[in-house]
Amino acid sequence: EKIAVIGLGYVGLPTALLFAGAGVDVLGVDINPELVAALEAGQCPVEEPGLPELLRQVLASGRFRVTQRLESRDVYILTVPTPLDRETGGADLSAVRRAAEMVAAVARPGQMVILESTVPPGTLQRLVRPIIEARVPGLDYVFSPERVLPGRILIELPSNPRLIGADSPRAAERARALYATFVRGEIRVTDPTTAELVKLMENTYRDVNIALANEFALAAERLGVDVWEAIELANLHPRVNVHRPGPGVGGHCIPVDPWFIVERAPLETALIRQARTTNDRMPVVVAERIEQLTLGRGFGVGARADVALPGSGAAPGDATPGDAATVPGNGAGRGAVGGMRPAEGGVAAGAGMAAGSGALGEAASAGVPAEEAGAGTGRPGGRAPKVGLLGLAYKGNSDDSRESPAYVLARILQSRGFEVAAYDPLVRRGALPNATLEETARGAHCLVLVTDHDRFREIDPAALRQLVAQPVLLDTRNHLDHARWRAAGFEVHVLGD
Ligand code: SAJ
Repeated sequence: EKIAVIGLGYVGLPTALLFAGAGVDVLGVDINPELVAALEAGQCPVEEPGLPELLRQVLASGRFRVTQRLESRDVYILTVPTPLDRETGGADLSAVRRAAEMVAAVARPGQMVILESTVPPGTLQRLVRPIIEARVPGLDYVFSPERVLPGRILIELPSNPRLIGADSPRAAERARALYATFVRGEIRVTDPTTAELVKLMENTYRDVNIALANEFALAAERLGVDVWEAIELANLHPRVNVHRPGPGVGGHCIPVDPWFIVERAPLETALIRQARTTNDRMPVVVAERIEQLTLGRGFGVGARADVALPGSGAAPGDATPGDAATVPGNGAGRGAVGGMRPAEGGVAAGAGMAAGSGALGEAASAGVPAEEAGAGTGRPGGRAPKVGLLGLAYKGNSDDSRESPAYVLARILQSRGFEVAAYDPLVRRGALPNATLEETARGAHCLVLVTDHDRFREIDPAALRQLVAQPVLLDTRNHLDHARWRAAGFEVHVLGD
């Protein structure tokens, strides 16, 4: 069958290329003219291992064409973004609606529509299908979620089990045959709304488990127990798999998807909400730990009374959620908010995104103290303590810093009067505020490991010891070789210990 893939982002593009690579005739469609031009020229905008090579290969084979204008095709696959709506706190389905209208304009009876975008349960049947059926009857409808881990997309798309939520046995067989051209994993069939919920359940499962690990970490601290040892021992149990505590949950999916269930079943989802709140609060918890390790020791004393307490509403200078949309480099992807549900406001709401704008940039690249950068510390005369963050990416070994808790943490610290610098060897320099390791460490009163990049294990703590103002390390992911840092003269603190 001849297919169209609508929305050539981090899921749509690899999907389109894999179909083309498997011999299917693929039309790639995107409303962004620059993206279309880049792809036509063989430039791959999605940074994913193996993707640029595959793009050039399928362009050369003639089985992949890119355009802004959809043409009539046998199958339409919708892979457009579904960010969190900052006004309602639910899904923003405008891109899905637009794509469905595009399809309605060219569709003919007997064709098939497959929705892959992550959506609230019921979206295929209640939104997509009525838009198209209002103009053309007799199409097949399927929801089939992607389940890939960014960084391993070309490995996981073919090998992961594939779910097909079809509205008829005929549609199920047709979609199964299509995906079987490149999917080697098991293909399972169900109805569309079940498939939509399953996708959300997967990421919610992960979010709730991370929240549990974070709660264990805070409880262990209170009890004087090392949570990392405790987790390792608990996981000896064959049916227990405690996740890893950390400075917060980032990415385009896990902090967003749980809200799509809450949106449709608000009264039944207290645990899911609480997990989101717990995870969103982690950057605040880490900021407090940093305050103890700096302000608590006389750096910038006298200002403690001005520091906003968690839960007391927005910290001074905190951005409104709406500001986040204007931050370059942070609005892409599914455009999700890394912090609290926007409609509910609160400390973490939108703060992380805003940190990607001016303030951190100034502090990181020009070394401007937070007071002068206008962070409003109310610390007259007091010198701002400096925090050096190791890591901007939302997870280890990823170059993706969108929706990263590192920004939430940086923004909270700045709003509390800290000078903040950050170093990430994988995140592209220039795209976001990102200093060298040396600039980040020089004069720092606390170094904070935020992202668990393997590369950070190669850092020489002895060299950093010469640069910092106070040799204190806070490892929020229990990632570094602490004996080595201690031997170099650092006082080492670990989240959850
Ligand atoms: N994290 C922890 N502790 C853990 C595990 C993760 O703090 O034990 C943090 C990470 O550091 C990161 C965040 O959670 O900030 C999310 O990272 P991740 O690797 O768990 O997930 P994503 O967002 O990169 O990809 C997820 C995947 N879902 C699951 O593993 C259930 C992926 O398979 C989905 O396809 C993807 O979301 C998506 O697009 O929905």
